[in-house]
Amino acid sequence: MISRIDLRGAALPEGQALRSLLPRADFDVTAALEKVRPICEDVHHRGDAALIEYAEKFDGVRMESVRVPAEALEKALADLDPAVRAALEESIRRARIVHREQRRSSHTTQVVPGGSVTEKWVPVERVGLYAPGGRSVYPSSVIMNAVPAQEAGVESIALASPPQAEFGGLPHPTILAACALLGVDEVYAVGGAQAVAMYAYGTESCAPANMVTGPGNIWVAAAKRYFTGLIGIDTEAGPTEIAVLADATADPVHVASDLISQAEHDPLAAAVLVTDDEALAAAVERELEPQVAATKHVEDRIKPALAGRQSAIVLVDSLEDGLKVVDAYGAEHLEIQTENASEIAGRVRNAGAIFVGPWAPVSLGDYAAGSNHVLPTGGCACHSSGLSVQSFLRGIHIVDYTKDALAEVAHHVVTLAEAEDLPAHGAAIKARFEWKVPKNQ
Ligand code: HSO
Ligand code: ZN
Repeated sequence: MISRIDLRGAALPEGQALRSLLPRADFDVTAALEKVRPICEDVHHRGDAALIEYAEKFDGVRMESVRVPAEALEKALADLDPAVRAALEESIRRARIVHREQRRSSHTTQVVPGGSVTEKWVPVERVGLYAPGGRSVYPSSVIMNAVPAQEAGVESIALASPPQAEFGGLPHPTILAACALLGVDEVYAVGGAQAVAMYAYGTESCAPANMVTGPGNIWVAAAKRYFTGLIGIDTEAGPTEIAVLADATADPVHVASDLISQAEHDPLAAAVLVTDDEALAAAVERELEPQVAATKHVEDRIKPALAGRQSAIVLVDSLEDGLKVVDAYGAEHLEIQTENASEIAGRVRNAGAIFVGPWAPVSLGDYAAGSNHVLPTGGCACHSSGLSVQSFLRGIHIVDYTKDALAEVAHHVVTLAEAEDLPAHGAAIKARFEWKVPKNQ
């Protein structure tokens, strides 16, 4: 069901050489770019009419308008199963307390007497959030997007999710109920690349946004790439990944169930076990069969995900080598199921989020740890972070110098300007001090 990669017996290669030995899904955003380009431009030129046409073509839904009416949000909340409501509320509460502490306050550095630089943190004015609704419907992703944006102080927040034929062309009712619980009242029944185009260009019903965030399929990722530069994005979310670094102390039942839990998302989802213990590897392999057989989504997602080239059990000589492997891989989610798990976790450099020990499975983080589940995939964890309050803030430098403070450093500025053959830069300093500006410079 899952292949093995045996890296034992020789020194591990470094960097890219090691990365190339590790499994990863084919997720060709560049190829998808060509397909989304005409859709994005169509939305640019025809606005809502194009969105309505794509809803019919891709979602099988005929609708009059893309904006979800306020009554639909209220009704979804009123009809929500009380147990689901309580769970969503607890998830929101925990996410809020974690994200609230991520707020940043402005800071002023006195560089010299009379010369200061203040870094002021300012929220993005308007953001467009996206919650998937294709193969799966994730109200939890509404929470993971909206809470950091709200805690950052974003004033204008919209959310888009695909229209569902079985719900009269509205997004899934639990998505709508989550919006109502969060106080997000600007909601659109728009999915895929069209939703990103709607936010980038704006249409008759939807004002353009400064930034788009949220997980989605390859079309959403491609549209985000298409618009990079015009609007801000979080990361181009690829298929979900779990890596587990485990030793002989790990419980194979837990490890197998956690691998399966993320394989459940998508046939391209990645489940990777890295271990120095052959017996654990064999026990996990044995565990997978009955656990997979006992769950849902087996043939369409879990089996292809586990058997795919993106998943594997990687055998290493030692936990030290295991650490090198998980760092090279840079998993979206990394579980540490070893002795001294927190010490080992503290040594990891690259991961979207780290789950420590036997009682912190990825599923907890998906819903109710308080952490964010919109995380970098595809190895992007080596340069990017998950969604947070910081994602929605910009740090603006405010430079404030007196005449004396400028005078003190003026000669250095002029020297550097001349060294860069930019005499007009230097002249802007000289002009303030009645310095002579030589002709023909
Ligand atoms: N594991 C997914 C998020 C999710 N899981 C939503 C369940 N619902 C990507 O981090
Ligand atoms: Zn998940």
